[in-house]
Amino acid sequence: MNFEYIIVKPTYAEHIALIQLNRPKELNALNLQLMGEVRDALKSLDEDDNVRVIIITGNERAFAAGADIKQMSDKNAIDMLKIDQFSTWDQIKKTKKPIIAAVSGFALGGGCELVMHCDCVVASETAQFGQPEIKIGVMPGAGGTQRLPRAVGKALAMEMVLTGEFISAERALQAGLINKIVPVELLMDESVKMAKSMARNSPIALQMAKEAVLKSFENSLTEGLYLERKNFYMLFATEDQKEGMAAFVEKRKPEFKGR
Ligand code: DAK
Repeated sequence: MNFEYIIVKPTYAEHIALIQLNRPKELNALNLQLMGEVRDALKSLDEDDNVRVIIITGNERAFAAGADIKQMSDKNAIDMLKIDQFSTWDQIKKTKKPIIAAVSGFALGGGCELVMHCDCVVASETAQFGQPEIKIGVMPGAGGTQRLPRAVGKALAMEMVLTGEFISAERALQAGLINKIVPVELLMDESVKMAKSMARNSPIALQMAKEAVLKSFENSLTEGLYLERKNFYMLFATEDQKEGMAAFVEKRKPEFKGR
């Protein structure tokens, strides 16, 4: 995989892959090409049987400071419609494997929305989250008004979306936007640790479980429970279920194969 604005590093021995956003001078502003690269990398890693968990990160100063304002500033509504960024974001949303966001510094606008497309978030003490689009005359466009209230509740989401002010990692943790805060220098170690702890499980079970949890934000309880039941039964058709339960009974570590 050859990309200009991201670096992709699979570590097959551990079944994890890292995507690093790499436009450091622009604080990883998400231009169209970069987002297209993220979409393509995720699709390809999703199809790679050697990868079970994906980590997305930026650098110490910024995860991503939002969509590229310079690229958007002269566009009109029809330009935006034709560019159709939604097809890119919709594809990202379809990623079946668990994604961990490892966030240091700014996660703003589309950057915060990309974080919310991930399944778990490890943040450094310097991380800041915000939806500052209101300050440039627009509003969140990649799910911020919908995913943020689901994550942090209406009051804080309204405050963030309407003032555009950022929140600290500490506040994000209290509000439930992120999983944990770690010192900056431990960000990748701790993110990899979480990824490994997921990746040692059956990759099919990981995907079925992720799908079921995500559906809870869209379905009624009855529909969600129905999907959970189907996925639960389906896992009994896998070799991994036989292996996992046999390993428990035999008091050994399971060897999951994703079959
Ligand atoms: N776009 C373009 N360039 C950016 C940028 C951005 N979002 N953020 C920072 N940069 C650039 C700066 O212009 C500067 O470049 P030079 O001037 O050096 O050439 C460089 O990065 C360093 O930034 P600063 O000099 O500003 O650094 P500071 O430490 O002083 O400030 C900051 C850091 C993050 C507070 C500040 O840069 C800032 O406020 N940035 C903008 C944050 C923002 O408003 N983000 C939201 C953008 S709107 C959609 C999908 C996504 C979206 C919409 C629709 N669809 C699917 C339809 C998303 C929209 C957005 O995210």
